Amino acid sequence: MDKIEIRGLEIFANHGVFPEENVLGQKFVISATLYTDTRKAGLTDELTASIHYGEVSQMITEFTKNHTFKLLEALAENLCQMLLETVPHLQKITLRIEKPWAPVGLPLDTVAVEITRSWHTAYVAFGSNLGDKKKYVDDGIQGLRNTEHCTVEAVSEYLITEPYGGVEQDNFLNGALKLRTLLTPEELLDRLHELEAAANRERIVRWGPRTLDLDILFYDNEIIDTLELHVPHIDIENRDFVLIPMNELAPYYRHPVLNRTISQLLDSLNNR
Ligand code: A4P
Ligand code: MG
Repeated sequence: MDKIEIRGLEIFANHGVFPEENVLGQKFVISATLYTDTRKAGLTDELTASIHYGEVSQMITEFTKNHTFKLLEALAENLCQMLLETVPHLQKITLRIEKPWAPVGLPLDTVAVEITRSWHTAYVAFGSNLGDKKKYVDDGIQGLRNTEHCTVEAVSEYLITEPYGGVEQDNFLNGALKLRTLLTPEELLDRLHELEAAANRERIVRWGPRTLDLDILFYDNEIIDTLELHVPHIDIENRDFVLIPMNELAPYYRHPVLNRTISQLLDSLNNR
């Protein structure tokens, strides 16, 4: 991806662990690499198609002056979040904050923290087969819409499906949605669990009836296998209640493990 860089922006501000630092202030030097596609701006010569580095420098300066954090980590995290949320066309950012006068009491040039943050695309499956299914699903989706650093970009049709997996139970209402998010996969899973809990979800039988099930199907092209999290979600290739809504949202998304597109996976399942 193309980059626009801001190097060595000096700001006098009040961040630090020691109370004196929050009162007296000191110099911070901030550099940012803004990742964006400059192709359109390059061809049209239009500033609105790109990122205004002057405005971004101003935003960094104001934010850094108007807030007080103990840690450079916290300043960096909050700056990245603010910029990703507000600067159009900004997909990813690397931010470096130097604190050359840090009260370390030793002769060093500077201390610094550097982080990289970006927007991610996740696909989330939803399902309900208990009580007022549509309301549970609607509320779950609304909960994601109300979640900080998340934008629900598309929601599939709701689908009535027969139970899969051998447990005798009521039909499901299923679907999937596309999410743009700054949350990590683990943070997103925690949020989905909160929304399930808000729907009074009780875990009694594995694969059993539930008021609301929210699963991460895909997260960018990542493959994750920890105790708590498997991404892509297991068994997608055998589940029409996942593939049909996914095919509506992203037929050409390629499953990063099976190396086949959603529409190919759905065709194979239908031909079995
Ligand atoms: N977990 C691991 N990976 C993920 C992920 N990618 N997304 C862990 C979400 N959670 C993930 O899930 C158990 C644990 O899986 C979570 O705590 C999380 O740490 P759960 O939701 O508590 O239990 P579950 O849903 O009963 O189990 P599981 O394995 O998630 O079942 P599925 O795959 O959700 O299948 N038939 C129809 N027609 N429609 C359905 O929606 N759903 C199921 C459940 C069975 N049959 C169905 C449907
Ligand atoms: Mg589940």
